[in-house]
Amino acid sequence: MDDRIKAMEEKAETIAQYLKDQIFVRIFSHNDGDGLTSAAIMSAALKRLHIPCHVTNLPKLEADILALHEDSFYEDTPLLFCDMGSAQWDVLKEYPNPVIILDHHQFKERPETPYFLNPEDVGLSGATMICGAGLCWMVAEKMDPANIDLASLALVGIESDRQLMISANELILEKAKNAGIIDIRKGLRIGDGLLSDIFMYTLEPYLDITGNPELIEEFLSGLGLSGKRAEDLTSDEMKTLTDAVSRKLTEKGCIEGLEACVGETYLLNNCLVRNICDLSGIINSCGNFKEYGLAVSLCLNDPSALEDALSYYRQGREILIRSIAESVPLLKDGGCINFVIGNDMYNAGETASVIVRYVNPEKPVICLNVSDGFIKVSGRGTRRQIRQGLNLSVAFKEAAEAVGGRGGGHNIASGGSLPAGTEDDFLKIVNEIIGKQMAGGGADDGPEKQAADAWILPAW
Ligand SMILES: [Mn+2]
Repeated sequence: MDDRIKAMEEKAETIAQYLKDQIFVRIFSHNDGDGLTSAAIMSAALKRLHIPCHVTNLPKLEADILALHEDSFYEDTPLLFCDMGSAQWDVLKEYPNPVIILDHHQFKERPETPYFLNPEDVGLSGATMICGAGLCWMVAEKMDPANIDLASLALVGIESDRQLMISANELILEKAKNAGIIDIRKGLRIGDGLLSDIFMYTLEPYLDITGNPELIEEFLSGLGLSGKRAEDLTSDEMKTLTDAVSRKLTEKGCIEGLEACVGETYLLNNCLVRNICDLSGIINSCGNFKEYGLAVSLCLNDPSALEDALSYYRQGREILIRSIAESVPLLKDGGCINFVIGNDMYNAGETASVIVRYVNPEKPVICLNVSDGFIKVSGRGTRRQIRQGLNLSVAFKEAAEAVGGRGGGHNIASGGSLPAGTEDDFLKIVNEIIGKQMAGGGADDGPEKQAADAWILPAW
């Protein structure tokens, strides 16, 4: 085993032993799919040991937000932060309580707690190799080997954060496979249900038929798959479908979209929603609607959570598909970038992601969302563009600051906010910077660094 993973396992063991001795734990976790599954894993592991806990999911960890919850920090109550906390030691150190951090985000000041588990701390990539839920599961498994079943939730966290099945993640997958808690379906990575419904509401893959019932029917009947359900397809039928989708994507040069939507779909034998694409989609939608308790309940297999959670999923998908369908015709060529200017877009980041993966992968895509008197910008690129020199984080920071706003993030995915009326200036500056970046040909950071940088998505 990789020595770095071994180092994390040892740290996980220390944290597990510490948690087992507690009488109450106060948990804070991020409010995205990874954070919600993290919260579910830790609360399940504690509950099985009859240790009560109190869970709160937060969009971000800041001093004033945490202060709102101070009255639940009893003397000596350990504060457990999942999928967040590494970069906020300045806030956390103000509390006298013991602090446990299970997080994969980067940090500048290393938290001074013996209970700090973060892949970046041992030299592994927190962007691609293990996420919050994976770290929580590592600790849970040390608390009790019977918690192996919670590995399915760790896989949902990996899926939600769009990480790669490498390094520590691959190890989780192997253990889940060996324990028989998952099965694997090969081909198109889609949820279960009628294919006609799936192509109505699926963003991975987003095709030229998505959202259009007549075109979907024509496509499916042309393949002899009309009226079929994804989970009932024979392997030949799945191959026919996968080939047809691959052809559509290859024709448009959407190679990274193709990589994302073809491969292995994990079927979680011990979860109420068995297909991992469905479960991660549902959990993320609940998060978008701020229904955190509902999401955690569903992760913990509470059947009463299912109906409401599914309805948030359908609502969220309908809004998103409509918003993307409205944005695509507004896509404009801005020189070295493509851009969309919209009003009150539902999710500009997701829209930019879908466009650059599935509609026009030639240039980085920037969505400008004019709303409430200011402009939110989201940019997304591809790994190929990163290799050509693209760094959206640098471009967004410089261009946003030049017009009096702020911006930044990751090389492949960035965001920011701008004062009203500055969109033309911002686009002009960002286009110039990106033009120079991509003319330079790009630095060779080596495959591990590139993979590491290319996949994490920022919170805006
Ligand atoms: Mn995460």
